Amino acid sequence: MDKAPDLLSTINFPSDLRKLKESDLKQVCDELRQFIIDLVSEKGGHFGGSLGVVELTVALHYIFNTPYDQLVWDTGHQAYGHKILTGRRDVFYTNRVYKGISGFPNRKESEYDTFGVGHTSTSISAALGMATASHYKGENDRQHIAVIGDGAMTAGLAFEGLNNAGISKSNILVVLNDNCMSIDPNVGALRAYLTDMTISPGYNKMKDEVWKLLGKISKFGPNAQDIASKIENAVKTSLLHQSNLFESLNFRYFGPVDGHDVTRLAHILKELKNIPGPKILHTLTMKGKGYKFSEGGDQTLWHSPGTFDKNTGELIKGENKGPQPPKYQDVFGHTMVELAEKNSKIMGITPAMPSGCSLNIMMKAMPDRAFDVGIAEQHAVTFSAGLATQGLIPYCNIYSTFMQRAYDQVIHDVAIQNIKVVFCLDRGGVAGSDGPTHHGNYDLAFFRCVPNMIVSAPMDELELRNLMYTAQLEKVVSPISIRYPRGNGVVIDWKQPFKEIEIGKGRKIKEGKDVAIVTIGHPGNFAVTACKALAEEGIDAAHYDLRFVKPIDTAMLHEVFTKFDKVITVEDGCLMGGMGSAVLEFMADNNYSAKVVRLGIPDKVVEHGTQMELYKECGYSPDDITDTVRGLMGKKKKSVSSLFISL
Ligand SMILES: Cc1ncc(C[n+]2csc(CCOP(=O)(O)OP(=O)(O)O)c2C)c(N)n1
Repeated sequence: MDKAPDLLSTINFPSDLRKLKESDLKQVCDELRQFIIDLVSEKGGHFGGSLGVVELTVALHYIFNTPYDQLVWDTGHQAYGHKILTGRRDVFYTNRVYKGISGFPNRKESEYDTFGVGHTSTSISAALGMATASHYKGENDRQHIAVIGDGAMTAGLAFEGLNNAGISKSNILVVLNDNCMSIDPNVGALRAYLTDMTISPGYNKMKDEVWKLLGKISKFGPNAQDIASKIENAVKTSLLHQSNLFESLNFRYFGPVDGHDVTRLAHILKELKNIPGPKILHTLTMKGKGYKFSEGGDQTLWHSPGTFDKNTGELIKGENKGPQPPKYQDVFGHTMVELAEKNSKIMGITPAMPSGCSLNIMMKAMPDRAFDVGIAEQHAVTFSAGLATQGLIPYCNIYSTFMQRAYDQVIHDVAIQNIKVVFCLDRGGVAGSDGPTHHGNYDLAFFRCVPNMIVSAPMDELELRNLMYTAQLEKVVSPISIRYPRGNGVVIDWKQPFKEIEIGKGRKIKEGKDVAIVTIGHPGNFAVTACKALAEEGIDAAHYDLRFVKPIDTAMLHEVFTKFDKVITVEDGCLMGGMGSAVLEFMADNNYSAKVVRLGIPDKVVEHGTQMELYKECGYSPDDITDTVRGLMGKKKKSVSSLFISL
């Protein structure tokens, strides 16, 4: 039999897709799915989410008049199919690569990307804003669709959007893409409710009978499917109206429907287009659908598996270079269990990132003392504060970037009351290929100005362990943040006995006489490399690791400014308001004068790339530190990778 002609290569934009017959859609889905498998297996990136919404993506662009109709993806990790169908098929091989296209919808990239994302649960509010604007402008034919996962639906922001949308007259369709998964299995009462709805025997029995009946009728009339969905709706409404959460919020609820039946989805979406007001379509899908290894495998792993052999499903590991330092996150996870075994007051909290931050190690070992509270950073912080009021010691682990959501909770619920919560901030600093929505650039600056906060960053795994150990000691009575980067540390033999670290005390890594390099956190290791390179050129740099930006080690800074008139600060955080700013404040407040050069993240949106590419772009890689010192010493610079720092 002849192979069917390739359809995907004929689709440059959704207008091309709309020229196809409905009967072609299944083939488009198959090709789109294969395209994603081919590319992601080679280049890495998010995987399971995009495979799960292939049919939904095709049906939405087929039925709706995008980009005039506005399609808003929540979180955006599942939007690869959308990107491929909307003008980016030929550049998709640059996905998440430095200077390539973004792994998330991005307004700068395409008019089809109606709203920039990366963090969850923004889609309903954004789509409602768009719908309200359309209504105001008299564009009443314009449709607005938010596609949100069952995980993202657990966040407060999603409910704020639903609450507001329910009283609006806006044309908004919320597609609830329910695959039972967040990154890890989804949790909470809403999850249970959605499952209950999906498997409700009363509703499903009735629905099946209606469809059976209509199957018979369909022989006699072309409108049978229409009639079917109308009867189904009536049945559903009578059964569920009182108890349906979404109907109670004034949404018209449709579903649950099979999210992998593209033809049926297209029919339903067509119908929904004609129903005014707020509507919700509940689709059931499977994360990783259509690739046998993700379908049958660990869905958490296939959320973002890295590169893999598409034929065997085997993950591609880097070459074996012998024992390597562990990931900071794993040191956190194992240390939690060790500390909790010794101190019965310790509890672990994560908002939906058990495997991302490695709290899953404690959740397995001590299920009654470690909690995944859903995608709910604000709640995670206030819940931790509640635990602490009762004498427990919560270690609340939140990625630096997601902590931005919970800033008020940190100030209002924790810091003002001086409640001891230990914040462990993973992915501090540039996060890599996820890009600007995921970089943890701001926490040093935004926590430093909050009264009562202790703000720290370990330079390596041992320091991380020792800070975590110190935090639980009774003498520490204030909230404390401990932030560390994505990826591996530098110490292979990391499981050393705990040592207390005096709060607010830095350490001198190296004496020197020509220039002082002051660092905080992991980039201290870049300074170690730089000092070695400089020594070979006869430049003797001193290196101070501050450990804390608050309280700052004033004795150490007095020493720095007494001994040196050339000082470089290095941080993996925003320059504005961060550690370097704190050092300048100290200098001014104490009437010192010195030439200070601050290296860190400039005041701009830093795009995606590997962490090292971004360190270089921002100008604080080991080479940049070395060059900055050379410049300060009046020597010729060698490797100017920095775009931003000029001396
Ligand atoms: C505010 C915020 N917290 C945490 C995350 C990390 N995160 C990315 S995707 C995801 C799970 C989303 O689940 P769901 O919405 O059901 O989508 P699915 O992956 O199942 O398609 C999480 C927790 C995030 N992006 N934003």
